[in-house]
Amino acid sequence: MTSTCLQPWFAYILPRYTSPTGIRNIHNIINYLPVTNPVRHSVIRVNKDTKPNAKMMKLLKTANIFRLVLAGLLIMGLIYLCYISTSLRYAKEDQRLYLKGEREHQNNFQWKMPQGREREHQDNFQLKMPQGGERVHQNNFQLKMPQGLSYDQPRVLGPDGKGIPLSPWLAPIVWEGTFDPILIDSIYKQQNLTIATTVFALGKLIYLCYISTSLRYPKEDQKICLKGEREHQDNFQLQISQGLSYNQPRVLGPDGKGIPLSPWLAPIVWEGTFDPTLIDSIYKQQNLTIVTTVFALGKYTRFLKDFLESAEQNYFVGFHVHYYIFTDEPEQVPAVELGEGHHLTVIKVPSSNRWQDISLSRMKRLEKLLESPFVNEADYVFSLDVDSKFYGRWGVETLGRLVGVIHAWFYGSSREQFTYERRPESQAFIPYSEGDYYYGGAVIGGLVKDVYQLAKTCREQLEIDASKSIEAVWQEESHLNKYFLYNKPSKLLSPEYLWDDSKSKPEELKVIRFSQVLKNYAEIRPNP
Ligand code: UD2
Repeated sequence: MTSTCLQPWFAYILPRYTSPTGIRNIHNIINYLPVTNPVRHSVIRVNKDTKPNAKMMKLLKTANIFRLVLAGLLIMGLIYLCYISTSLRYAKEDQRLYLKGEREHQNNFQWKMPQGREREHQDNFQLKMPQGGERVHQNNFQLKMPQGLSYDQPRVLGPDGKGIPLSPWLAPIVWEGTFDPILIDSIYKQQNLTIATTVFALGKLIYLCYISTSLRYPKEDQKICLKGEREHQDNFQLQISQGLSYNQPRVLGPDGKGIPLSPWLAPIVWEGTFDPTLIDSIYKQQNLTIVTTVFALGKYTRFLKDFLESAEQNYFVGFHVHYYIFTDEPEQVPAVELGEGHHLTVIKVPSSNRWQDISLSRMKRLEKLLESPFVNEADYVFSLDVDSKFYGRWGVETLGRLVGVIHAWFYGSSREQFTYERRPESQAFIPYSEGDYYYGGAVIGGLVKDVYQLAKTCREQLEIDASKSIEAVWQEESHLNKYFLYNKPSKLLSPEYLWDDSKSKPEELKVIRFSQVLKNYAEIRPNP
């Protein structure tokens, strides 16, 4: 008789030996086991003729559970190994960017990944709340400057003796002719405003009445007024209803110079309207971060080098910038040395075989990015076309609640000539009788929550059009123009901020700051 010991820790290999025949097999196996074992008390003695008894069946049951657990662990281990080996096959330059994040100075980039592994789910941002818009100070910027700053005294009258309509920190100075009463009344009518007005006319008597009235106010109301917590106080959106009739605003005055205020008193930023020293000093105190999205899919990755290098010379120098580069080819993102406080994150997205789809899908991706916690750091957002280059300063003078740029090709055109979408079936439809400016789709900017609202609305409108098999004449740019017509930007950038290299510089433009580079559409686009 051959006997030996069978221990529970080894029992996991035995569950199939539940029949008398199986016992023989057990016997064969245990022949290879050590004859002595320290855990003698847990042994079951078996030989060729052993029949399974209750104790053995219990052991075999336990063994079954062991086997399942171990098999599970084994499978998980295999999955993990596959995962690791896949990540090791990633291009060296970007594997850690996607999978691990946080690599600083990789190829001279300062890779700052807010969340590492979420890169894999970059197309699946599911968070519902626009996070960035919740930063309290976003709507409470105060234009404070440090004492002792030296800068030129602002003038009130220009050399022609006319009133200057903008302060050097870009606050509108209201003169007759700077605004359109019909338009501005219509905008503010919708806000249901109350204007508190104090008048000191009869000396002490009135003053005492005022004081005693204010003391009788319930404490809660006082706090609301004094702390500026009434939600709408800082969130006026410059909306108008469709069909309002008013004169088309002009971009150039009769003297051929750029007009610095829109008829709803939004500053239009031209060279000479702001003092860079003063405005930098004011915004420096806010510790701002400007998130900047750039899309480079397919052959458009070739524009990234010039874009980034020129941006690093001109774009928010000295302020915090976080570029988000959306591309289908992360390995094509060039190594560009970033300045202090500038960071770059690459997000891999699938491309499309229609350039129109690439261009318009930017709204959806922008919306999703702004929903994600990645941009919690952001105060302002800009979305910029990649086939462009910076030639001059682009700084904090461009910051505003909602910012659009006046298109280089249309600033001298009448509203009937604008290439708005004219088919009423499209959600982007604008009738010939309406329109302020033609805005370029290459630049969208503003506070996180305002840009989020814009992107979301445009994406929804694009989807409605798609469901009716209609595509607006200039894709998302058409929808953007519709949005800006009825939700007016609070700041406008002159064509200095979106020129075109194929156009020579006209006299009215003192500087070109950002311009579309020359490109062969047929060669770089995936379709004609
Ligand atoms: C105009 C607008 C552009 C957009 C487009 C809509 C200006 C100066 N440009 O430019 O913002 O509204 O009309 O039709 O206002 N892209 C790729 N890969 C591609 C194709 C496009 O990455 O294969 C991205 C890239 O970021 C590019 C942007 O989409 O900058 C717009 O495409 P475009 O420049 O070819 O469009 P374009 O010149 O008609």
